[in-house]
Amino acid sequence: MFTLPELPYDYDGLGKYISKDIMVLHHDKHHQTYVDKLNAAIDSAPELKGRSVEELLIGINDAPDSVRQAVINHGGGHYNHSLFWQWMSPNGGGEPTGELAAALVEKYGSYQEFVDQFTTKSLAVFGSGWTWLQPDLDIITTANQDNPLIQGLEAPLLGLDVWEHAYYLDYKNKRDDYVKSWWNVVNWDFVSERFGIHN
Ligand code: MN3
Repeated sequence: MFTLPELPYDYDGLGKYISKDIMVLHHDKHHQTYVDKLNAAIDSAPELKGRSVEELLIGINDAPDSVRQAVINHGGGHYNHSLFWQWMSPNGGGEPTGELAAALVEKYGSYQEFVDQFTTKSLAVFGSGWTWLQPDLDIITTANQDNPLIQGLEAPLLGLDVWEHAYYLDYKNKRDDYVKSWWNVVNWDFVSERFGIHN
């Protein structure tokens, strides 16, 4: 049985950047639904029982046809959101430091250029999806709740949810305002920790 992880901060912890109303809806309703539907999918495919969500996604081709798309959608939703809460912090924002900062500057020329490219790709996602920073510091996007693991890539260092449910209550249709605000809550300590595991 998969369960909804608690938010690692208060629902109003992200302050003016992402409201309590969004966090309650996004965490308690949207993420809970992914968890519930993932559990239902696994219930109907006993051969998948006991696998972690990472194992389910990496081994997505093992899933029977009858549940494969449900595991992609709801397993992806559970994995992506479990990380997304940790990629934000009331003490977030600013710029990365240390080896991650140096590596981003080496690849992109400057931190700002990295932010600009990540932002541009986030705005170019048509419909619902995510933007990811990979361990090689490439920036990729996926549709719906797909993610790098499902595509056979390494686990992401950082990800941004650009589904409308992530911002509509605060920003209406203005995804660019949401993305601009989001940089103020990015938990660079957590991103650096993930980068350190790979480098
Ligand atoms: Mn979401």
